[in-house]
Amino acid sequence: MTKSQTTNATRITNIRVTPVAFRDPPLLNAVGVHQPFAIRSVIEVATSDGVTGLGESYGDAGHLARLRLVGDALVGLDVFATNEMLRRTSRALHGAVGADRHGLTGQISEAGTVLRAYAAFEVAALDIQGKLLGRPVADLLGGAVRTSVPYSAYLFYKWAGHPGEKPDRYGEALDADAIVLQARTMLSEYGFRAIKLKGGVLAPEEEIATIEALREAFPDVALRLDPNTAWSVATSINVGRELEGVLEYLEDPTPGLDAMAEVARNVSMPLATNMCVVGFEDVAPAIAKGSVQVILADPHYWGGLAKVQGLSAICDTFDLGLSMHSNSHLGISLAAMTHLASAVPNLTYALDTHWPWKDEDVIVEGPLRFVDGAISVPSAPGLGVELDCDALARLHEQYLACGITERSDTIYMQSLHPDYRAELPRW
Ligand code: GKR
Ligand code: MG
Repeated sequence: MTKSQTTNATRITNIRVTPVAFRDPPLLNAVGVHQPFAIRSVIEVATSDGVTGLGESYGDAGHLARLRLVGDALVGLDVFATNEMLRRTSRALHGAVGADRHGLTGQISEAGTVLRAYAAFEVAALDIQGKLLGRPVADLLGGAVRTSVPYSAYLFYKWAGHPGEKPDRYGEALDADAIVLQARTMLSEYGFRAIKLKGGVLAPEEEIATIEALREAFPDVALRLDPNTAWSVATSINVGRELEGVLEYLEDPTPGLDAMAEVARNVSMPLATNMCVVGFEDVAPAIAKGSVQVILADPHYWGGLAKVQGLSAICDTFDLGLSMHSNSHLGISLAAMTHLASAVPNLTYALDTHWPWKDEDVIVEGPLRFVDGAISVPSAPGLGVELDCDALARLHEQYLACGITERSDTIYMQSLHPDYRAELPRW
C-alpha cells in the first residue's frame, strides 16, 4: 500500500472528457490554413470530497479516445498522487501511440503520447489540490516569482474570412502593410510588448519586408518570426543575416537538429524551437549539436506543469532560453499557462498565445484579463477559473455540428485549392 492510499485521501470518482469547437479565423501557416473551427477537449475531474478540477487538451479523435481510456484508469486515485497518475496513464496507453500531431509540434513518440494525455489530468489534479488547500496553483509550483505574465501578439497572414462567410474583425492580411495594421489593432487592445509573426506563408523576401515594416512601426517591441521549417538551410541563413539585430529569436527556420545547428552557426540571433525539441529525449542531442538556444515549452505536450518546471531546470543548467508555445486554446489552458509561467524564474520571454483570435470560451468571463500585454496570476484557489456549463454545452453542440474531428490545415486548404501541397521546406 502506497502512502497516498492511506488516510484522508481525496479520490477521483468520475472523469468527463467533452470535445468542444470554437470559431477560428482562416489563419495561414506553412502547411495550410486554420479550419473554421478549432477543436479542444475539456476535462472535468470529480472527487469524493465534491471538489472538481478542470483540464484542457487537444480535441483530435485519437487523442480523445486516449483521454477517455486514461480517464477510466484514474478513477479511485488520490488527487495528490500525480506520480501514480503518470504511471497509470503510461500503462493505459502502452502500445497506443497516436498518429495525430496537433498543429506544428514535431514528431510524437510513445513517451510523448503518454505525456500529452497525462498533462490534462495533471492540471485538473492541481486545480483540485489548490481548491482543497485554498491556494492558487502557482503556490503548488513553489510560488509565483512574477505577479503577472507577459504574452506576445501572435500575428498571422490570413484571408478576410472563411470562404462563403463575412470578413472577420481583423480582415485580410496578405502583405506587410496589412500585418502592421493587424499588429496595431492587437497591440492597442491588449498592450502586448512582443510580437511573433507566423511565417512560412509568403516568399521569404516578403516575410523579411513584413518584419522590417513591423520594426519601423514598433521600434521598441521584441520581434520573432516562425516559418515552421518552411526554409532550406541556405534560405534560413540568408533570412537570418538579413534580419540581424532585428529579431529577438528566429523560430524553427528549417527541419531537424543538424540543419538547425548549421543555421545556428551562421546567424547571430538565437534559434528557438517547438518542432525539433519536443520531448526530453530531444534535449541532449540538441545541446550536443548546438541546434537551438531557446526551447518553447508547452505543458500540453511536455507533460503538464511540473514537467515544464523540470525542463526549466535543464534549460537553466545548459544556459538555454525558455519560452512558451501555444496552439488555438481556451481559458482553462490560459489559466494553466499563466500559473506555470509565474512560477518559472527563467521563463523570461513573453509567452505565445492564440487568445486574441477567438471570440467564445467555456469559462466564466472575468479572471483572465490582459493589461499591458500581461495577465495577472489568478489568486483564487486552484486555477482560478470557473466552467460556464451553458457555454460548454453550446461549444460541444458546435463540435458535433461542425463535423471536424481532426485538425488538418492541409486538408482544409486542399478542399479549397486542390493543387496545394504542404512541402517542408518549401523555399
Ligand atoms: O496555429 O497555425 C498555428 C501555428 O502554426 C501552430 O500550429 C504552431 O504549432 O503556434 C505554433 C508554432 O509556434 O509553431
Ligand atoms: Mg513555432
